[in-house]
Amino acid sequence: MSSIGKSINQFMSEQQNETGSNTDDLSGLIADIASACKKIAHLVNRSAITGIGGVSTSENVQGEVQKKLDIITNDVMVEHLNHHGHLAAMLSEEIEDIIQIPEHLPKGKYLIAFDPLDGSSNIDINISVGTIFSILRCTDTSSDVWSDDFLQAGTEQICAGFCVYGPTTMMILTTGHGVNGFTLDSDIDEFVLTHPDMTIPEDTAEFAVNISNKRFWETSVQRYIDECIQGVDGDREKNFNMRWVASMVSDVYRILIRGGIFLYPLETKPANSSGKLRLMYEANPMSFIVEQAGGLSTTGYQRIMDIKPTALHQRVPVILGSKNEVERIIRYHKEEK
Ligand code: AFP
Ligand code: FBP
Repeated sequence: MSSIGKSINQFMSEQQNETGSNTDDLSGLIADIASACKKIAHLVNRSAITGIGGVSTSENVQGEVQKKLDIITNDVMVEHLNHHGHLAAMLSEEIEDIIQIPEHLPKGKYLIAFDPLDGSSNIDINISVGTIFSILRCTDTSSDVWSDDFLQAGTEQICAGFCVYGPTTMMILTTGHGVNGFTLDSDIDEFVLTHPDMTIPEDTAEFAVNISNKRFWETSVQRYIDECIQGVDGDREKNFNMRWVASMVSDVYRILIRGGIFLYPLETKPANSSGKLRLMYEANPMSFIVEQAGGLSTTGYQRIMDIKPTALHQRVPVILGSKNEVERIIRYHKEEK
């Protein structure tokens, strides 16, 4: 699909024609997400002026101090997604329980899990942040929605995406038919297709990891990164470059553009002993996007999208990106076991 310059709405209806899928409802939901993201882009952009850039006094369900913008952007998502009858319920990084659609509003057939502002510790230093989302089908819409309705493997996602609020605001989207990137054109206030059919090169010479955690990693991950750092003098006989934005949306976006590998692996550090990133609204949607772009995504031991979730805010180790490097790390996990 190469309709550069098309709006997301036009793109979705073209995709519906080409794939024969009935995406009418989904298009409406994506339009709501797009308008929430436009609002968030505006809030992030003006945060220093309006004084909403700093920390609040509350903690989220992960025990992390919330930024004021974490709370505000959560509310923006809920307000924009509540009203149009597309959703049965929502799950947010910022809220412990699932968010029900109010009784007086129409309910729909989809569930959404989102991180309204990922990388929010980067806001005060003016580095890109983003919104990540995963859309699932609600199997039973006749009654109240329960946590169990959300606990579906990533393979059940019907759409995933993320927005990056950077030098440009971009939305990356997959509905299971490849990955496409849309840039917010502020002149017309629309996301327009600028990056059709995004594909991750199978090979790479660039890795992204928080290397200060090296002493907490398993030997398989230490071995992989050591070999990258040894460069032409080591077993790989190839030089590697390192990038770590500490904002997953930016690191994954870079990988979609020029390849690479991203690791937030298992650590012996108690806080990250099951991994740091959250399965439902970080690891799963990013894995869906990366796989749709030709990459791979694993915990080191298991394909992330095959994990059957057991808790709404479950954490997992994440290793994703260029296929040949991810396969190498999976092999190291088997060998070093
Ligand atoms: P925040 O939303 O708390 O800033 O966390 C961002 C994040 O979940 C992810 O976007 C980064 O890849 C990762 O954390 C960075 O973690 P470190 O600060 O431990 O490197
Ligand atoms: P470019 O303008 O060529 O991207 O170079 C950027 C830069 O000069 C600095 O902004 C940055 O700190 C540094 O290079 C990064 O260097 P390296 O690629 O060696 O990590």
